[in-house]
Amino acid sequence: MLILPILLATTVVASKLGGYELQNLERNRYGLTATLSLAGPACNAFGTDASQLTIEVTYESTSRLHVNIFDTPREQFTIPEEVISRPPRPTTSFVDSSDLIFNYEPSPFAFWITRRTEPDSVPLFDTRIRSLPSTPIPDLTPNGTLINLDGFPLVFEDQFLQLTSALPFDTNIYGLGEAVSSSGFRRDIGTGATGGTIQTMWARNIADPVDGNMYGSHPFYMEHRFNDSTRISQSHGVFLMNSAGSDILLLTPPSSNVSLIQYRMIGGVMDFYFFSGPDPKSVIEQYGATIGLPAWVPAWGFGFHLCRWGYPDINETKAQVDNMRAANIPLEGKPSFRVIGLFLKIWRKVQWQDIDIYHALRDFTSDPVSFPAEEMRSFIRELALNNQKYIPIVDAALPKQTNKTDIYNPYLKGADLDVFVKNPDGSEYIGQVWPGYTVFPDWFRNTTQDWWTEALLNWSLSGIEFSGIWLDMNEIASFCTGSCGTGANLSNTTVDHIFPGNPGNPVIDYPECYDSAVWGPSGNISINGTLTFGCDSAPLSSSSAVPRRSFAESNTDIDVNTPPYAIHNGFGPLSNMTLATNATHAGGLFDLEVHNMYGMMEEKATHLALQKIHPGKRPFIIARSTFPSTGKWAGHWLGDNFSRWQYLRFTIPGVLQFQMFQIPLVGADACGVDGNTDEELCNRWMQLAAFTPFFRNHNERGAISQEPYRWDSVAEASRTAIATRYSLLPYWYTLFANASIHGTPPVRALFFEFPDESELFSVDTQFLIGRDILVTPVLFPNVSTVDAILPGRGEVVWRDFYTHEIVSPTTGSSITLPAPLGHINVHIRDGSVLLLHAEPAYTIEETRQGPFSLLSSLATNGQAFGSAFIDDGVSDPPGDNTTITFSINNNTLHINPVGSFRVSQMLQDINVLGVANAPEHVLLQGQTPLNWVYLGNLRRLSITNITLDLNEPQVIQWI
Ligand code: MIG
Repeated sequence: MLILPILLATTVVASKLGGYELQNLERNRYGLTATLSLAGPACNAFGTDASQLTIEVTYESTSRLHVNIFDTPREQFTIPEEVISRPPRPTTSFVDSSDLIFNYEPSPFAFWITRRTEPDSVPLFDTRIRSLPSTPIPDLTPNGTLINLDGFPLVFEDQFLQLTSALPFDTNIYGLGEAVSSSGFRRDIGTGATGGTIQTMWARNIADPVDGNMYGSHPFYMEHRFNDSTRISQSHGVFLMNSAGSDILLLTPPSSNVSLIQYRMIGGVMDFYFFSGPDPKSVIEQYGATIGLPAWVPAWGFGFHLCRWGYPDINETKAQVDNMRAANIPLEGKPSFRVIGLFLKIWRKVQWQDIDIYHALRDFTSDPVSFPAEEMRSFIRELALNNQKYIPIVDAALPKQTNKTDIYNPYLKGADLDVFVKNPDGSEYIGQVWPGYTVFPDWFRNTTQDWWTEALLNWSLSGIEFSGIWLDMNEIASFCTGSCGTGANLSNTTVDHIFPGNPGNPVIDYPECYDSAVWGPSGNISINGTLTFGCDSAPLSSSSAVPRRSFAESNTDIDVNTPPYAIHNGFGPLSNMTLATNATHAGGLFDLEVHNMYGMMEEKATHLALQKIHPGKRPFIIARSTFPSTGKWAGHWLGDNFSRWQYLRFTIPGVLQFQMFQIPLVGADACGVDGNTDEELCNRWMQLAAFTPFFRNHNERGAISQEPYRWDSVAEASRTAIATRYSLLPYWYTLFANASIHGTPPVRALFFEFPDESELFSVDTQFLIGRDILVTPVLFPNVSTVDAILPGRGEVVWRDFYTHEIVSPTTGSSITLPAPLGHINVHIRDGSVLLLHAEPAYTIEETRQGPFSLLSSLATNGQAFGSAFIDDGVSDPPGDNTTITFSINNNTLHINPVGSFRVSQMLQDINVLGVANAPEHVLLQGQTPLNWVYLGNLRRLSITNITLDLNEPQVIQWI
């Protein structure tokens, strides 16, 4: 039970704790170091207090301040440099130029961080919490357990570390994850009668729980602080480099005018980085500079991906590819997307394969009967000829060989090389996943990388010639509580988990409002003339559709034995559904210390393997369990969501959160994975997902089929949205280049771009792609309009992306827009120039070979700017590139390419919106007249039938 240790801590700590005293301060060129000695009796609440700590403060740049507090003998686990490399130590001094300042008081030791420019403002981070009311603070557990923080400056024990910082009342906090948070992107800080957040960091194999710990761990947050008097905002960020299981709490003590963030870790050190921002995007960039920037994405990765669990054989898999082709529908006569000509042939791109492919559910195999390897080879090669790709799944656990006649090479070879996780006594650690009893690769062992590379290579050579890899179950998942090894009959391969869709585990759920008892299992929008949607969407509003404060599903049976402080792991004991905490990695590391990094380390190993297997090509990896720096190696899908409207809405906070975590290649499984979907939900979801970075439709085994061709309306909606997506590819690609070069988030919350507009701080029903594209999806059933905030408070002109009409004249910020089924609202910001593909085609590759078009929306001063980053889209490391800038002022468009990549596609047409009057001439380089049309109602100048070489500077004037 959680209650006991907490109460113990309360009594012991509140009465005796003296904290630490700072001594031996030494200032140096880069900051300072000092020792912290225990100033009073030990607290020993959940472990043994460290008697002496070292603090190192390093001003690493003008925007980054590093505060590392560790036990002087360095016995606590610290994330090794080989696992996550740190930025190099500074070589010049930033002590006097840093935006941030470290302040402290020596006894009891406490520190606080201020901005140099605002020494008297409320500190950004402040561990002096003695001024708080001595009211006990609810621990936010269902039991109402109390923890008295009064007098807790700093607790540093071997198995329990705690630090608390004051925050301004009800401030805006984003990040801390991975989370499906009932409060959305902006985290609940508990200013109401209830509420607050416990973000638990303990990687967990669980279908997306609301307010529970899940696949990934990201101890990074951004605070966006709004100054009521100046009406100006500034953002800063805080990152704790620690892999231990932990709880991070956001709360506001009763009747307090201060909110708090409290860190409680069960190991490691207090290794904090502070980022000064002050712009939201720059905070994220500064975090990226610390943990590593995202991998370059191959251009094809932005295509549409199709997947499901339950394509039982190669024929069914091929049929999907053919069905998708057969569903190609000419756009002729359908005015949904103006820029695109002629035919929208396509919209399928990458075929995925789930564990159905495996023989006996074993990694790196293909079933000889249902997925014969040679047939798979020809199927995949055929895909390749059509510029299509193939991505199979890899589960993190490998089956243990059951007997001597059972030859499973990846295991045999691995056992030989000693690459698997062990028990403390040195024997092989045995868990259980789908194939039966399993072993787990130990990424800390130096032989593991080559073995993993070889296993992947052999699989490819066997016929499964994958283009990328999907990494599942890497939390790491295992079905036993801790080791299954002792006494287990290892030749028994049955597991007591039934596949969904098998007898005993039917998939019977449907989206909210769909009544399968009345309408049957088709999920159609109308059945025998009756509409299947008709429920009142009011009860589905975010706040009432999800429970608040369900922090840990099973708090009552939390195991307090190991370790003594029980974090709020939703599975209770830390070893439930994963490795035992004492499973041992190379060097004697307990899994307890490194559990949260397992997935990231597998992602890194897989990335390095693919670089060997496909030399010179960018690896494409999508993975489930993530940790800081995962983005260097892989992208992420938002895991097992549910086919429910509620989860459609969670897509946006999920995508935004991973932009902050420097894993920008992210998306939710469109139409929902768990449970059956229906036509209306799938229609809206395909449209929303087409505007998120990673775009995949994936389905659970046993659920009704949901490929986008299954319903005409979904097919049509998908074709439209995918064509728009593919036309925007140069824009997406440029945003991702900026992510990989600068860490700039491609997808943005509205306030990232409009940081002083406080009405935007909690908006997560809309989002921006880059600076210029605003997406307003429908998130509720049975509606044909959507409410949109158009940021800019009337100063920004927003135009409909499809029709080019102005939607916000100059007043008001909120507007109701038409949103019939099959239509997703997309708006373009003024002052923008977007390079587009003029002819979205069958695949990304063919789209890229086609001509460009340019779309600009002028600001009211007649200016606009944009840029496009262009390279070959595949090379690793990236090769030559060219950045083309487009700038418009004084009725003149300047096109300026810089770089050595040869852009072979021509610019075919230009649309400039907001041109006040019809020109008399449109001239290229001051002399050649060009064809043009001016539409007065749209103030649109269209320059057509050009073939402009984008490798040369070009000047176009309209006079
Ligand atoms: O225990 O491989 O999140 O996408 O379809 C389920 C089967 C294992 C979980 C993944 C899901 C995948 C499924 N996997």
